[in-house]
Amino acid sequence: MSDSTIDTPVTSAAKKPSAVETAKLSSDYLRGPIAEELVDDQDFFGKASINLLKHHGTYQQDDRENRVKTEGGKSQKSYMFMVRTKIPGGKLTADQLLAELDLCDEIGDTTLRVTTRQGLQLHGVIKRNLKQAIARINEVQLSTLAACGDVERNVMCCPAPHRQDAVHQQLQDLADALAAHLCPRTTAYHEIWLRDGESGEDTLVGGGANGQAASGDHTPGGDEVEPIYGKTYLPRKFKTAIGLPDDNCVDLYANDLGFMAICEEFKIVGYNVLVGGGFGVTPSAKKTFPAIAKRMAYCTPEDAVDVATAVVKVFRDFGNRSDRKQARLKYLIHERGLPWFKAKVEEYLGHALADPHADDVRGFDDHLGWSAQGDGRWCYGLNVENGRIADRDGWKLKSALRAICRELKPGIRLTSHQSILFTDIAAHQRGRLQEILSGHGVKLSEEVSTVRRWSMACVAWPTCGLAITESERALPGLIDQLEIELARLGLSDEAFTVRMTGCPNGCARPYNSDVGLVGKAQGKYTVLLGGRLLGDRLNVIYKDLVAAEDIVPTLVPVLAYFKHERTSGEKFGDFCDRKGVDDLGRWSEQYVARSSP
Ligand code: SRM
Ligand code: SF4
Repeated sequence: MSDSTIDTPVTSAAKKPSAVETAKLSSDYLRGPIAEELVDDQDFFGKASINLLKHHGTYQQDDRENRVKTEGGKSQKSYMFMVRTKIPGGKLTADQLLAELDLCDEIGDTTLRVTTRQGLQLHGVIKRNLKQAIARINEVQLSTLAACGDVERNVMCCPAPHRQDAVHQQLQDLADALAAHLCPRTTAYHEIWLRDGESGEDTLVGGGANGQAASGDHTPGGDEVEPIYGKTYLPRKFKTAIGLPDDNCVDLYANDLGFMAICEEFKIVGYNVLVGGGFGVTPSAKKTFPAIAKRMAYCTPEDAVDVATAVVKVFRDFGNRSDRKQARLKYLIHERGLPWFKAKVEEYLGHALADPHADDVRGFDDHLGWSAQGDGRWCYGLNVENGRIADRDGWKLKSALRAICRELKPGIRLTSHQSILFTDIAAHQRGRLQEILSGHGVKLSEEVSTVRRWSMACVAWPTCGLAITESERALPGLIDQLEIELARLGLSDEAFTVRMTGCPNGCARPYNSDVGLVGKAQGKYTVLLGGRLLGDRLNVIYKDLVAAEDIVPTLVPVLAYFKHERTSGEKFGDFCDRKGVDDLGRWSEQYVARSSP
């Protein structure tokens, strides 16, 4: 496609660019004042660096529980940094996990976090140690570049190490190809963080040396240094996931771009392309909403990287660059319509795309417990509650992981449900793996209740600057109560998702879960019902501003109703969706009245 055949973008050109856009433009490809400020005597970065730093994979944060009072009585911020490692498909080695564990002990807050997008996060890194953290992550062939920021984020794909056929390897190959192709190519990351070119980073991220334009890269907005992104990168974050119809473990519909594999005879023959999913909401900004992705087209495996590139470029050129609350791809598609968007993608791609294949998501596997890989080896999926790896009294998950990685040297896969898979375990090692876990007080996945296993919470307090309520620290207690109530109702084996976030941004994907709990005001949550494990339907608000202690009592009548009136095999979210929130509310009121003394 030649430049001349492509329309001039209008949306972004018409309005004044936001301050973040201006900062990116003048940053000289994500440099800004970061290098100078990194070595000054302050424990924080100034405004001009803060947003740029995100593209390098780090956030400046403030431990809100650890602020100190100055002599004048003012509360002074306690600066620290979150460092996120981007891991396509969540695939890493035992040595790489060991390196991250060492970092969390040596220069982090002694915990490591598995994120909801198959990444890892360090928290509590102080500015003086930031360069060391990023450099050491690169030394083990991992990278933080573009883990955050207005770029393609971590590409998710199903992490199951199934080797009965080529399908799962094909998924991972596409994740790796997309991650490499859509990685920023500026050399700023190397210059600022990596020491003397010692690391193997060149094989992981692009840069001036290997940043040559691929064919079709010179569309408006791109340039020599960043042929795909151009000087101002994307209008906002961009997320991609690759999954299967019978196993949507990566929550395809929650992503800006989803590739759902179409398989024939145990081989991927094409992908349905889904566009415009995204969950961030700002309740005060009426025009914001969560969105499930739309089924746009079908493409061949050979075309997938080019299709993704075209989608990214249309977003680059037409996304909203004046209002960051309206900048995600979902708003562009909402504003212009799917037919317009598809036509534009085809224009950038240079050929038409077929309509989506009839197949759709129909299953979900969390990959926990034992499964045969198909090559004589085994995989064990360990539930990590809310993704937090730590050593605490009687529960030493961090030490258990160290022992497993050192002794058994398994492959490691992170799931998009914040858990860990140990892969390539020989049959004779199975007992030892379980022994190590149990010996450290870590519950096996089989010992964890169904409701806990399917639950998920974002970080929230104290590190997340946007947190309104507790999340990760609140959900385990709430699940304790739910376990009791579910047992009383005879529903302990019922699989449904409970996802909590500390604010409406939706980092634990609470808007397509059976039960969504979203922090709205201090100690109060919005309760949403009617999503489902398949992830292809949004839930709706059932009750707003529910105090934390009232959440379980709010859910119990609905669960009792489900118990009595579900149809055969009906799932909780489907039941809530069928009944509707008004009916659920009426029944709950009667239930409470009947149960009152
Ligand atoms: Fe997120 C911002 C944590 C997955 C939607 N997210 C944040 C920040 C960086 C807060 C900030 O901007 O200051 C949080 C850092 C907290 C901390 O202390 O670590 C944060 N998000 C996370 C993680 C770590 C949650 C977790 O518990 O695992 C996840 C990291 C994933 C990764 O490895 O890349 C994480 N965030 C998500 C997801 C889920 C997903 O992508 O599948 C979403 C919803 C999907 C989406 O993007 O729409 C999500 N995060 C947001 C948003 C809302 C974006 C929007 O469109 O409005 C924000 C706020 C923002 O960007 O302005 C945000
Ligand atoms: Fe922070 Fe809100 Fe994301 Fe939770 S959902 S990590 S509180 S931004």
